[in-house]
Amino acid sequence: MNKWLLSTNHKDIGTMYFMFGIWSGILGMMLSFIIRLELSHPGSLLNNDQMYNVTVTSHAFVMIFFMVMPIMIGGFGNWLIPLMIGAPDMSFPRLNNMSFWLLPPSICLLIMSSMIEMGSGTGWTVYPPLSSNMSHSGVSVDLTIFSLHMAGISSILGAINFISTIMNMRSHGMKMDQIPLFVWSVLITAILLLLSLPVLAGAITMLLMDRNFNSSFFDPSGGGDPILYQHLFWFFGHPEVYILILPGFGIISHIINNESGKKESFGYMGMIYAMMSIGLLGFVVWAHHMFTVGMDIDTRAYFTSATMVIAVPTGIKIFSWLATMHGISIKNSISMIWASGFVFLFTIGGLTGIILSNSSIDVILHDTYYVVAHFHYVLSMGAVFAIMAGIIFWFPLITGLTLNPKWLKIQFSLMFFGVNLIFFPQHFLGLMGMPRRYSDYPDLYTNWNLISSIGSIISLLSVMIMILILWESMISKRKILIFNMNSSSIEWMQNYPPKNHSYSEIPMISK
Ligand code: HAS
Ligand code: CU
Repeated sequence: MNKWLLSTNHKDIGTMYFMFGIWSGILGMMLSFIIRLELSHPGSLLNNDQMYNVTVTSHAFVMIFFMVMPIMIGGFGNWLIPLMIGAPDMSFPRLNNMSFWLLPPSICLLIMSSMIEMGSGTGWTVYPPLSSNMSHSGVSVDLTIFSLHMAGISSILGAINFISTIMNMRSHGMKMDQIPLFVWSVLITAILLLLSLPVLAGAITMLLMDRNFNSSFFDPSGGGDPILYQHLFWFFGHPEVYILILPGFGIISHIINNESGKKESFGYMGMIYAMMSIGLLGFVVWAHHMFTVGMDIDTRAYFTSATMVIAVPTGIKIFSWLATMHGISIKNSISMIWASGFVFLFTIGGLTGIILSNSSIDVILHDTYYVVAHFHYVLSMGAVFAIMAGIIFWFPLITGLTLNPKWLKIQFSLMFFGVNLIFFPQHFLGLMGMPRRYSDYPDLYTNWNLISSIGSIISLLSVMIMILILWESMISKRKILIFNMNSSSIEWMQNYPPKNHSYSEIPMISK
């Protein structure tokens, strides 16, 4: 019991982050399924629009703060970064424990907020005046704010820990231009967290004051301005979307590099500079989320151009990945199949982002399903594909066990098909003008919505198969013999068990 509760071990804490993230992922997926059920047909299923909005809001919060971030930064970061830089552990092990244990109470607050009174039907952006006490009376939104405060503190402490670990605890003589790209990606992510989260914390604290103590930061009747909240939120919100994807970039770089059998990633230094540019530019493009609030034309021109510039470093990354994998066959490595899926689908999501960055086009597409399609291509098929690739790639290292490659291939095919079936039609819905965050729609939109909902059933099935694959591996206890991080472990797994071969098992590395 105390081994987990009081743990200061980076691997055990990483394991707890994985468990927590997977649990939240299942919760978030169930919420998304409720959304797709409601939208599978015109007319109402829940019979309660507020409840629908609460479902959408919780889905976003759970997926962003309690699934993607804990798994990528908390899980992979904790497990791999000390190993990759040759450190005995993180530099502040007890702080590391605290970072993790702030999350369960935080998600409890979020879940409580949707179970009492009217819930928070504000969307993950929590814009006033919808989130102020006129439209959301009661304590639900306050609980959501506290939940975000706690998750934010957890992330800030984690970020401090990763920065100090990477800067101070590398093996003797290991220079910054020699560390793996995954380590770089987490370092840059941690800096982004440290600079952006306090702004969110300020904004939601001001909102808390407006709601409870009669201040009027965001209330025009007291001299405040709701647009101020939007600026503060997106100054955090846009860097946040890069926080969600940068560790994924690192995972994908590592996998493509290793499974291609190359000595080094194509353009290693270019990859580092690209990630630094994405991180830096991420702080000066926030108002592309607010093109419809009535900004003057020069401001819109600036935010359009600045946003588009991000395609350059991102393009450098995409083409460097392609160059690294040039000339190899991906057939035998499941994590490479996921990585290739990532490169392909993330690019589609990125290109629709470039389309949205044109302020004149965004005025039409803002708050439609086109935006929903864009961010699910970069998140559900970017961040989640990177997580899947990473889990499959590092599962043998973490557990000492092997996964069933045949079922993994079936599972990939099903999930690839499923998520595309959900989100590709949403581009069409957006172009047809279907707004996001509504529980019902005119008959015109029925067909694509039904297809999208069928896609969510297929994806749900594929996630259940993934859980079965993990379970099967654990009950059948196929141990790996030697795990060589530099060669394809899959090839070895397919020949298991070796015929007429005496061997000694290595103990589980996690002990
Ligand atoms: Fe985004 C909204 C623009 C990347 C996530 N984004 C969102 C939201 C989320 C999100 C969650 O400008 C919704 C928030 C909400 O709740 O309202 N996004 C971009 C751009 C990029 C981008 C330009 N987004 C991401 C990533 C995310 C993410 C990464 C998470 C993981 N996004 C927007 C805009 C909105 C937006 C608008 C607001 C919409 C609205 O109205 O609300 C870029 O970082 C993407 C760069 C990647 C590529 C692909 C690879 C590059 C290559 C190089 C060649 C490409 C060229 C471009 C030269 C571009 C291959 C050519 C252009 C063509 C069209 C062919
Ligand atoms: Cu943005």
